[in-house]
Amino acid sequence: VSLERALAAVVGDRHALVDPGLRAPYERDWTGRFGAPARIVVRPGSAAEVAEIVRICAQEGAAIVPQGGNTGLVGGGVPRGGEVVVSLGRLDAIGSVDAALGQVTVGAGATLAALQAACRAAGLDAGLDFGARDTATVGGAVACDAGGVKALRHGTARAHVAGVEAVLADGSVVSRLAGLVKDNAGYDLPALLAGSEGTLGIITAVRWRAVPAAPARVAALVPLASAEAAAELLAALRAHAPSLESCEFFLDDGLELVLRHQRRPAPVRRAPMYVLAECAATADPTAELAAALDACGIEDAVVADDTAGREGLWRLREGHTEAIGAAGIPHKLDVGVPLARLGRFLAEVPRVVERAVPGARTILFGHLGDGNVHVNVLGPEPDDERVDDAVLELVCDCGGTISAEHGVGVAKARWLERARDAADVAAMRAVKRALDPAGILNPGVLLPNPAPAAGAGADL
Ligand code: FAD
Ligand code: 2HG
Ligand code: ZN
Repeated sequence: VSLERALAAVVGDRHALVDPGLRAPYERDWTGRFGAPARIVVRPGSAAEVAEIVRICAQEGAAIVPQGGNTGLVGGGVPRGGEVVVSLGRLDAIGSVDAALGQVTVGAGATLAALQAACRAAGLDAGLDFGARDTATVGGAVACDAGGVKALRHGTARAHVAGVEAVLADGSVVSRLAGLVKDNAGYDLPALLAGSEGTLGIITAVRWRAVPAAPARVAALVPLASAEAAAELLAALRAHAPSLESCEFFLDDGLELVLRHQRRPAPVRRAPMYVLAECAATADPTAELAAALDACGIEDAVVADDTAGREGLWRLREGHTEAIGAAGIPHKLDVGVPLARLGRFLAEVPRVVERAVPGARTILFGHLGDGNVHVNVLGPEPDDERVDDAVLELVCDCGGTISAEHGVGVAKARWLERARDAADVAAMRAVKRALDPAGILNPGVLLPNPAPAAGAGADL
């Protein structure tokens, strides 16, 4: 029996996609920069089916690419050529929310928006949010350790993982979904899987830790002269507004691009830089936000405390990804730098990009409160890596990280050894070798060098 037939027998013909037209949406990433034909796309309907698929692939030495909503931005969820794509979208069940514990068990394929709605209905907040919420899955968010706009207050996805169920590379299933608040019996496998980008196991369900709801909200869009002024505002927000939930930034050329794309006028005085801050609490947090603005002598912020007004401001920030995508296939470098070096970094990036590829266009925005900058570059060909190298070199010089929240993927795998110490990478390789000795789970992602074929026993 061929691999394709064996897999179809597990999931049913309807969920075993071999036709190129049906496979296509699973083969190219959101940006259009990454992707290649898969051998087959399978859509299992249960953890048991995922386990059976992995057992069959392990027997055959066939490489697997786990995929959730395919909104990842580092090429880790799409094939590099000839892999079996395991799409988790059908595992989208959401259990009942345990309001006393603030936890819920959710299938890996449920969207972030569906999880948010379930939490909201129970008087809680998922505590994680970002622009791709309607398509990105909970499994994908945990696999990437996604960050988003609430990380400053509630941590990244891994902070919300109270447990996982996952299929390992030999087809065995580990399940820690009991939701025990204290359970330190042995290694923390769920924590290891968070941020492993599909290289150590396929997450089939997550025990999610929600946070208390904070329905009273106020947002401010603040025009500022410099990164230093933005850092000063962030410090004032931290000092005066314990209700601070988000602190984002973008620059004037990014705003211009978004305004043109959305065909709307600027709702704020034009300035070199903008900070979008949102405070959230159970009682009106406006006074806290106002105190922070006052402390910085800011009088021209646009403040919105109604849903429509806040959403209008957020569209300016979240609209960046779409507006950039409409202008071309961007090189995306999601990086983090120490706040003290943010100003230097923002000033230098356009210069190093221009030196690497003259004429390339650089757009900078991101999560100020996390020191997380999204460097987007338009112009270079998708496979021209000169700007990627130049920006990541600068990040390392600034003492930052080559991946803050999107993951390493295939886009930055060859940079891991520059960014982490040799001992650190050796420990990661040892973990990979122990859990996936044949290297069938997402080879080429996260760790540099494609994994060898089954039985080769070589260096992973
Ligand atoms: P996919 O793209 O399908 O996969 C991503 C990675 O996870 C791949 O390596 C894949 O192999 C692995 N994977 C997926 N599911 C599983 C699973 N069940 N088990 C094991 N491995 C798995 N990210 C942020 O962090 N913050 C943001 O603010 C943010 N905003 C975004 C806005 C837009 C408009 C877009 C398009 C993307 C944004 N992202 C953001 C990136 C992306 O949405 C997140 O990384 C998201 O977590 C990916 O989820 P997904 O289900 O689409 O995963
Ligand atoms: C965001 O914060 C996302 O909007 C996407 O992480 C970033 O498009 C990007 O580079
Ligand atoms: Zn982001």
